Amino acid sequence: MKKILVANRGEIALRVMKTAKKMGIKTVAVYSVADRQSPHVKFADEAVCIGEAPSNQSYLLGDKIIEVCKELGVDGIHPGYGFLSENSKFAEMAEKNGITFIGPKSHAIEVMGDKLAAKDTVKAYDIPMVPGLDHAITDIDEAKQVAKEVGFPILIKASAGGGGKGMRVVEKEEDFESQMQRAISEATSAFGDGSVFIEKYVGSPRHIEIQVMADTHGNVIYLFERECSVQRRHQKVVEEAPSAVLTPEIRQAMGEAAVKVAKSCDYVGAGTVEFLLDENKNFYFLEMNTRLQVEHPVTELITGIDLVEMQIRVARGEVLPIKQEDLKIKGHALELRVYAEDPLNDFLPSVGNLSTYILPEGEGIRVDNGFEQGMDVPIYYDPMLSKLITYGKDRNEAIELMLKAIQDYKIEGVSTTLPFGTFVFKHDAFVSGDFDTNFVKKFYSADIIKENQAKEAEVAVLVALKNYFADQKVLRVPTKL
Ligand code: MV4
Repeated sequence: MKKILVANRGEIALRVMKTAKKMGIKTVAVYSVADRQSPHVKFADEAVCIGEAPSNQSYLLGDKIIEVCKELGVDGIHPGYGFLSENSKFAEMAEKNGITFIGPKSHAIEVMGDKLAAKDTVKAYDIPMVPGLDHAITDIDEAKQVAKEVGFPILIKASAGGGGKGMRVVEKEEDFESQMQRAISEATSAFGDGSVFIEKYVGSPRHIEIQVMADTHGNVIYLFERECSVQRRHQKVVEEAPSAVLTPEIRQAMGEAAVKVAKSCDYVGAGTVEFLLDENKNFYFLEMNTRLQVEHPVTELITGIDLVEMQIRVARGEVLPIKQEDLKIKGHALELRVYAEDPLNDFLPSVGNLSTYILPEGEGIRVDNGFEQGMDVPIYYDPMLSKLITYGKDRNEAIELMLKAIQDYKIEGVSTTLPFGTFVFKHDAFVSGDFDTNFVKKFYSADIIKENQAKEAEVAVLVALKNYFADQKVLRVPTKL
């Protein structure tokens, strides 16, 4: 592989290109007119404008991207996450044109993109699954019977959904039929596929996912877990590795289950197997994401492995360079997604110009970033500016580093989720490790951030006053206001 095109933008495009460059592979960027000045365009060896700002006129144009590959002699495509990364047709089109898709085969993408097909595929592998119905509801009486057997509340899910889209909780039997009809019509209009199924509703689960990596020779390893329970409306905000609650035994059991999921669909490359963990630490397979995920850096830090490098190696047909026994968790990593969203105003996107934009630096701090001072935050794409990642010898050290890094990250011109990060990393429930997917709903309100900011302002005044009196060489310095 001599030249890779990155079919993406922002921080992930840069992050992939950095590894390609390190490996001596040339890079090609594609970009929309809104991203002309973006760092990923400047960083690439070559860059091609593929269209207008809206992603359906640029980053989602698979045909056009393949054309660019052919014109420039590209032999590999890295899709990043989002956009075309889980589009099985695109993966297939690349391969048909003799270009390596750096990801799984289209079959694996297709199967795992459909929740019922996924359940069906892993069925023979003895993977723990939430009790429920393993096929689409066609017979209402059968579905009702299953619901009664597993017990209410139950959850109706769309087979074509994922990431929480198209889910409905049903509290009691009387509501079952009407909720099911709604779920079917929602799924039909959202996904063009009205297949829905039911599962027992796990009330306060933790979301824990396992990173896997597979080569084309049948070897699959797991690179431990990421804890992703701190999320807001199915949007992850904070991730960490390892999880504060997994025992070595559960970790191994989940890891081995994840490897079996990967084997069940002949997986190749980097993938993530999502599990729910209930209060009694039972885990259940939910779905598999067939891409490199946003939160992959926390896994890189605790394993010392460059996941993009490994993706490229297995895509080239190399045998996995490490064995399961060689892998060990070292230290603790945290990630905060820094979004241009206003945590004081229901996380509304906050677009504008980054008039000040200074990244924190130092040992144990990594920022996967796609922006520069002076740039506008475009309205057309996901408003994530960067990922702030810290790494320490243990969880407390990573938390302390994170709080300091948030302080040192200077952003003016747009509101961001940085103050929300301070709220999370100072919260007792987070610090103790005793939290689940209800963390944000349960504990967060804008008032807490307002209070924090008022306190910070008070401290700033106190410091300024102290300095003033010190300069005046006044003997008595006020310690309280
Ligand atoms: C569940 C669940 C409870 N019970 N399934 C949400 C995203 C999708 N991947 C599956 N999800 C859930 N499935 C059963 N049977 C609760 C969730 C869920 C959730 C899962 C992971 C992270 C955050 C979540 C927030 C709300 C609900």
